[in-house]
Order: sequence, then C-alpha cells, then structure tokens
Amino acid sequence: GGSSPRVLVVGAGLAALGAAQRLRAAGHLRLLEARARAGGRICTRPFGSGLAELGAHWIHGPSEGNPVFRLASRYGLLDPSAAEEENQQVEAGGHPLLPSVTYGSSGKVLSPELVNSTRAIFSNLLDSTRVFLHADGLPAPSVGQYLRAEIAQLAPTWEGDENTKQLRLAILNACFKLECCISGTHSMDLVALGPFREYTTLPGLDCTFPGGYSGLPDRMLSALPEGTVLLNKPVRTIWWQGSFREDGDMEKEFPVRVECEDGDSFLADHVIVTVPLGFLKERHQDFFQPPLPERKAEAIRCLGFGTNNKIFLEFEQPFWDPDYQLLEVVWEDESPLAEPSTDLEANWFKKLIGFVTSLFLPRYGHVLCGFIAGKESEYMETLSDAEVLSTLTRVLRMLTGNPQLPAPRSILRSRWHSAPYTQGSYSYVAVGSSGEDIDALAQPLPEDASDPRPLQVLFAGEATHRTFYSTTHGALLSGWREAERLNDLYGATEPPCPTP
Ligand code: 6YU
Repeated sequence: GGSSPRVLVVGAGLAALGAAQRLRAAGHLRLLEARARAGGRICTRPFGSGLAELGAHWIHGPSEGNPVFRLASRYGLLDPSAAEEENQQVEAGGHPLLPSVTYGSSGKVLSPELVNSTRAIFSNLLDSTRVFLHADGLPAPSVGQYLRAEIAQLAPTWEGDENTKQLRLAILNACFKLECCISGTHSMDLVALGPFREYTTLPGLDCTFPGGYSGLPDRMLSALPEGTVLLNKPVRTIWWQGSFREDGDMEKEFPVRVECEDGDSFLADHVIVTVPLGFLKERHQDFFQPPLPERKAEAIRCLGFGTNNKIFLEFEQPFWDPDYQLLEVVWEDESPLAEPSTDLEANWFKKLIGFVTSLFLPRYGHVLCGFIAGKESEYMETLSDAEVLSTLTRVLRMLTGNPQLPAPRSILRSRWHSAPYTQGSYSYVAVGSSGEDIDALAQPLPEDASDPRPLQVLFAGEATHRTFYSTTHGALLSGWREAERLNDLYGATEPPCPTP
C-alpha cells in the first residue's frame, strides 16, 4: 500500500485507457502494450480513398447512457446528426433495419416482401428468448437449438408453394449467419439460451466515427502524461502474492512483478489486466504465477470467444445502387433445419453474410465491407489476399448474374483469430456458462478481501462486463470500474469537477 501506489495496466485498448483516465489513486502509472499501437480491437486503417475499421465499427446505442457516445461527443468526433435528440431515442434493439437488397445464389434479387416478412419472423423469435432470462427449465440449452425447434414448428403453417417455403428457410439461414456475426460465434448452437438476453441494448441509432474509431483511443492516449504507455512491450508473466524489491531500495516491498517478453520487469502494488479473453484462454496457465484460482480459470474456459472478421473490397466503380446500405446474400438451397456443411475449403465463403456499402461508411470511396464469422472466418484467415479476392469476385459475379463484373481493385481484411494478442473477436456467453462467470472473471485477486495486500490483480476488458460484453462501451466501463475500485481503496474521492 502506501499513499501513492504503483499501478501497472496490461494492454492499451479501451478498457486500459479508460482505467488510466479514471485513476486518481496512482502515484505511478504505466501501461504495457504488446502491439506497436494503442487501441486494441479499435483499429482504423486507410483504405481506398478513405478509411476502414478493422475492429469496432459502430457505437451501439449512441445515447446519454453510453459512455463511448458521451466521450466521443465531447471530443467532437461524431457527425452532428448522430447527437440529435431524435437519433438518440431510436429503439432499434440492436437490429437496425437498413435499406438493403438481397441477392439469391441463383443470381436473382429476392422479393423484398418475402425477405422482410421472414426477417420479422426471425426477429420475433429472437425477442421471444427474453422470457428465458433467469427462468428455470429451458426448452433448449442454446439459442440456436431453441430457434430451430420453433422454426420447425412454424414452417408447416407457412403459406405458399414449396419453392417459397424453401426460400423462406434459406432466408432464415442467412439470419442465423448474421446473428453469428453479432454474437461473434461459429454457431448459435454454442450460445447459451438462458443468459442470452442479459446482454443489454441501449437506445440510439448506431453511428460510426467519420474520422475513424481510432480517434477515440488516440484522444484518450494524448491526455495521459508522456511516457505512460510503453508500446511493443508484451507481458509474459504476472507474479503476484510475492515480496519483490527494487535494486537499491530495500525498504519498499511490492506484491506484484510483471515480467515482459523482452526480459524487462516492473514492480507494482496493483496490476490491471485487460488482455482479451481469447489470450487468457490460451495463456492463463503460465501467464499468472501463482496460477489463477480454479473458479476464475473455469470462467475463462467456459465463456465463449469466437471470431468475426471483415473483408473490405475496393471497386473502380460501384455496381450497387447507392440507396442500399446493405447487400445481403442468401444461399437458396440452405436451411437452418439441415446440417451445415463442414467442408471449409469448398464452402467457407457461404458463411459471408453480405456487405455493408460505402453509404453507411462515409468517406470510404467505392468500398464494400463483408462480414464473416466462425470457423469459416478462421479458415479465411489462412488464405492469401489474392485467393479471397478471386473467390469473392466469383461469388459477386454469380449473385449479380453478371459474369463481366469487374474484379475489386484492392482488398483489406481483419485476421482477429490469428492475432496473437487477441485470438478471436469478442466474447459471448457460451452453453455451459452464465453471467456469473463474467462476474467471476471480473473478480480481483487475492479473493480473500481481508488479505493485507488487497487488489493485487484486477481484471477489466469487454469480457468482464456482465451486460455490455462484446462492445466498446462495455470495455470502457470495465476500465472505469477497476480504476474506481483502486480509488476507493485509497480514498481518492471524486474531484469537484469530475473527469468524463
Ligand atoms: C462495439 C462495434 N464491432 C468488430 C470486430 C471486433 C470487435 N467490437 P482490447 O483487445 O481492445 O485491448 C486489449 C489490449 O491488450 C490490446 O491492445 C492487446 O494488444 C493487449 N495485449 C494482449 N495481450 C497482451 C500482453 N501479453 N501484453 C501486453 N499487452 C497485451 N464493439 O462497440 N461496436 O461495432 C464492434 C466489432 C471485428 C474484433 C468489435 C465492437 C468489440 C470491441 O472492439 C471490443 O469489445 C473492445 O474494443 C475491447 O476493448 P478491450 O480494452 O476490452 O480489449 C444478444 C447478444 C449478443 C451480444 N453481442 C451483441 C453486440 C455486438 C457486438 N458487436 C460487434 C460488432 C462489431 C462490428
């Protein structure tokens, strides 16, 4: 302890920067970031004549209750229209309906009536999962199994010929793939039904950052004293419950020693760990010495962390109608009631849900942004740019029924699964886990609150926020939470004019 503790933060993503922004107790603060840049899963890159968001894309629910919205507004990073009262009140429930066109795999545009009425069926079914929150006795363990059972019951009651019914099933199957992107999972069969609706949506029409999402971490970083963040500093091991002394200072003892890959070591009273759940899954056994208590290790094992990637394609000329914000893809012979293909090499591209157009992403130029989740997405990461580009050119030619469609001029993709310091995209509550595992993950160490050296290791990051996991606002709030935990310990109360 002491009156001015030393605090280390592992990572420099939004959770870490949020913690740094809020910490008033620290006498000495350092962030150790493995990568050559801050921002973590917020990553804006130049592409085409504009920008591409390789990580977080939208502010989900931009309204007063969203701290990312409040910060971004204060920093002047948003389009003025995003802050309008009217936009803040939109209740999209996380599923905004964008003007869209839906291509069938036979090269035809599907009837908007059929597509919209089928989407409505899916969205009603999704909403009906709300009743299972905190219910005992569930009709199925997973969201996917529940939805499929409901669809199997409904399908015989649909009007229309066999072709129309099959098409409806195919559209529903596309809805499942979109839902996999939203949850960041391979299959909705992996997502637990009971806790599914513990994830909370905020009001507001999802908006983007006209100058790039990275503007947010950049601003937070520049508000910190110079030298606070050390880049290219991957942490190898966190030693806790120790008695470490600095060379030449035998007086002061520290319980924590953080050892980096390059051999450097840092002593501290407290360390806030913000590394992604994907990294913890791979590395927690040797990352912490002594190892984590069993309850926390169990939470790390059983919570879900899957992959959602983006593929940006730049075209010489747009082939799409500029009014559409979403180009959707439906594989007409698929159905949620049939077994999905496991031949990744032959079929990976069928998991792509379609593309968001440049309209939705101002200043992008003639760019489409495709989304793809799951094992197919992980397989895509192993292919070369040229292979992905040629496969998607073939797919787009088939969908548009235009064999002459010019190939994209360039491609840029995210590869979040093979990124060593992320190992996936974001967390979800998997079958076999619940919100209590999220809380267990967030619990500081040592577990014994009466330990004379409390709060040695604290945990932040999107995966530690029980209702806003998988988002930037969840990450930011988790960082603030852990900073306040330390502020409270040292009685560092709010200043009269609070920081954001
Ligand atoms: C959002 C969105 N969005 C798309 C894609 C992705 C994510 N998210 P960080 O990883 O940022 O920081 C940790 C740091 O630690 C990092 O810098 C590492 O390098 C470092 N590190 C690791 N190991 C280290 C070591 N050993 N030593 C030192 N440093 C180390 N969120 O609000 N809107 O549109 C999207 C999207 C492709 C990948 C997103 C979105 C998620 C956010 O990006 C993410 O949560 C935060 O940035 C994480 O911040 P952090 O600080 O915790 O970690 C019902 C229901 C369903 C629930 N889901 C519904 C919501 C849907 C979420 N949607 C996301 C969608 C998109 C498109």
